[in-house]
This record gives sequence, structure tokens and C-alpha cells, in this order.
Amino acid sequence: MTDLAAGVVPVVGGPSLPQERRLVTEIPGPKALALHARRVAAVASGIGSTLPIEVVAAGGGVLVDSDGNSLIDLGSGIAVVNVGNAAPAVAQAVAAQAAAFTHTCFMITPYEGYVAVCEHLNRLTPGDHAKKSALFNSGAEAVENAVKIARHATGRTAIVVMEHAYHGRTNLTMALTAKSMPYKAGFGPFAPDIYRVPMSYPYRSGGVDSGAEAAAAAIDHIRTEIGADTVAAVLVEPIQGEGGFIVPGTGYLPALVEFCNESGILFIADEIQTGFGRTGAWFACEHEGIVPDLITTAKGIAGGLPLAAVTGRADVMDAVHSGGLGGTYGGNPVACAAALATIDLLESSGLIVQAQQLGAAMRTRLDAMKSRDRGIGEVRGRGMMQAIELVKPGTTQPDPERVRAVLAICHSQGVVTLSAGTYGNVIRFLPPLVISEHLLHEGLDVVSEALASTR
Ligand code: PLZ
Repeated sequence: MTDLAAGVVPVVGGPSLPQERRLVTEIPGPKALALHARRVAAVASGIGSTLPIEVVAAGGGVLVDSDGNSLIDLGSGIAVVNVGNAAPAVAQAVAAQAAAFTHTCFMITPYEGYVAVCEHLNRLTPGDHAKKSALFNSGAEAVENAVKIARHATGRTAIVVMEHAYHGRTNLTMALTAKSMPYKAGFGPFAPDIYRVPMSYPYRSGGVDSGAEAAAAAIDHIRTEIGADTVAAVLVEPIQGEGGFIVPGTGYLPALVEFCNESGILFIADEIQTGFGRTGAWFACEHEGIVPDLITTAKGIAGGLPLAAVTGRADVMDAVHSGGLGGTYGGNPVACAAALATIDLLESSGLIVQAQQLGAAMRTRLDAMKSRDRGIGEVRGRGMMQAIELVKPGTTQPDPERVRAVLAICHSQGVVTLSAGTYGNVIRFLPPLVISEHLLHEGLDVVSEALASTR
């Protein structure tokens, strides 16, 4: 019997973990079930979990559980550990910073890491104009602050968001988020002066590349029903995340940016899920050649530590009075140290090119699955952010039941996969950018078998 079979698992993370799928118990195994029982008794049931194992280590493309199983990670903790879980450079930077000091509050006594993260964000985000940044803790908090800044800078209050949008779970960001269940149902009333306009969703507009028409419809809605001169900002995810990895049609985003520029409206790109190499570019806006006035980032910014930012035009960012933005923990020094190591890894290790190459390989596999499965309506995404939308064969009717069945098989076979979509009928793939090609293919083999057995 091996150590692993005896339930002894390595305690180290990072790439030193064997990069393999290894099933030694059923998933979830006995230790995971024991934790689950404690969790049901202790943790509020409003917090869900997709795959209730007990993680004890993770790195590269795998998660290891307390039962000794090693699972392939095709989720990256929802697009967070782009540079890998417990990436050694990140872990070392965190340890060194934690040993020096863990917190002072940047608003009280500053430190260099915060400033350095802002300098990098100002340099790396799209556009070569003068930029400034402010740091926060979560994606939702960054979005809230982008809205505060936009309202203050323009003196206007209306905020325009898209169908299928996801921007968070706080009160303001629930209002910005489209989907009722589970994000909004029962949690109102919601913040006012938020307006939803049509999103370009080529698959659901007859499969035609409807970017220009969808932009015209959105702009018409803003002009006639909201009033362009009341609008502070248009807020868009350049590829929608929770909404189902919807890639807008050609020209949609550039047309909106042009309209915003002409109308004194700020264009805010929410790159919280798409940023930091995920799509094969630093930021997804680059694929469209657009330059937002403000950009929100989080998730992939700090290799797994909680950090978020608003970056944008210096004149807009500086419109807010001193003391008008902040928070106790925003830009925590340990999170900033993790971000600096993460950014350094993304810049120096070729990971963004790797995201293009592995993303192309993943896309080829998913396209092949679609060619033999009439229940796959569309394959879409960019780089290492790809998805399949499942429908009843021969129709565009969503098939969320099959998504649940496919995910259940993948999970039992040791592959972490996530769903998405307004209709819950999308399976999304967000592997760490550092996953080995072999492991990626093995994970997709399992997905392919799960699709075959539910056809
Ligand atoms: N904007 C584009 O994707 C977070 C949500 C998971 P936070 N997406 C994952 C869940 O069910 O809560 C997200 C996003 C975009 C904003 C957010 C919010 O980021 O860090 O979760 O607050």
C-alpha cells in the first residue's frame, strides 16, 4: 500500500506536487464527507460548494484532497490562480512580507508594495495615457468604487449595464448583476439609477455576428429611454464571465466606446474574470483594440490572495476628494507582495503566450466534441477562457440538466469543472495557465467521455 492509499498526503503545494489525476477513493471520499458533515452543521447554507472535497494542497494543474485523491483543476478557483496555486514565487513573497509586517493600513502609514502594484497596473492596462490606480479587497468592491469614481467625475448618476452581466453580490453590484437566482432573489431592494441594455450574444441572435446591430440597439436604448446626458458610465465585461463566456460580436465594444467618448460617458471595462493573461492577452480589451476610461481588476491579480483594483485615466481617478476612497484592508501589504510576484511571473515566464497555445489546443478539442454532439450549441471564448453551451439537440433551447449530469460525472472522475450562464447551460473551462498540456488533455478526455455518456 502506498502512503497515498493510506491517506497520507504531501503537505507542500506548488509544482512539486505530482502532476497527475489520481483517484484512491470515491469522490467525495470518507474524509471529505466527514468535513462536509461538520460544514453542514457550522457553515451557513447560503454558501454553496460545487465539489465538496477537502483540499489540502494544490499546485500546477492539480488539487489534492485529504483522502489522497489528486484532481485536475479546470477552474482555477474561478479564474484566480492563473499563475498556478501556491506558485513558489508567490508563496515566498507572501511569507517574506508576512514576516516583515502584515498590515498598517495604507491610509494611515503607507508602504512601497501598494505603490508598486499601482505603477504596474498603470503601465500594463490598455492605453498609454496618464493613469492612476486605487486598491481594494474584492472584485465587487472594485466595481462599487469604479461607479463611485465615475459618478463623482462626471457629476451624473445613471449607470448602464448589460443583459447577462455579473459584477458582484454587494447591494450596488447585485443591482448591476443581471441574474436573479441565486444572486438577487429575496435580497432587494436594489440600488437605483441602473439601466440594463441589450448585450451582443451572437449564438442567441440567430448565430449571426450581430455586434454592430446589438451596439446600435444598446445605444438607441440609452439615447431614447435613459438619456445619454444623464449617464455617468457604461459598465461591460469584455467577455462575460458568470453570464456564460459570451464573446460579443465584432464591433460591439468599439461602437460602445465610440458612443461613450462622444457622449461624455465613461466606459468601464470589468476585467475581473478576463484579466491577467486569462484570455491570452494581459486584458481582454486588447483583442478588441479598445481603451477603457476605467478598468476593474481582481481575481488573477494576486495569485490567490484577495486584492482588487480600479485603474484609469488620471484626471478621472483624481476627481475624487482626498479621503473619498479607501477601506481598512484595501491593498493589504501581503496581498500586494503576492500581486508583485504574480505580475513578475506573468511578465517573465511566457505564461501569456502559453495561454494562447494551450487555449488553442483546448479550443480544438472542444470544437471536435461539438462536431459529434448536436447538444453542443456553441463553443466560444478566448485563450484559456473557453466554454460550451448545451442545448436540446436541433434547437437552441438551454439544457441545464445535461450540464449538471456532465459536471457530476467529471467531478466523480476527479476533474474540477464549473458551470455558468443565465440559463445554467454552459460548461466553462478556466485551467491555470501553468497546467501541463498532458493534464489539460486528460481533463478534456474526461469531459468528452462525460458528454458521450449523457448524449
Ligand atoms: N466582476 C466579471 O467575474 C466574480 C463570482 C462567484 P468578487 N465572479 C465570480 C460567485 O458566485 O460569487 C466577479 C466577476 C466579474 C465582478 C466579480 C465579483 O468579484 O471578488 O467575487 O467580489
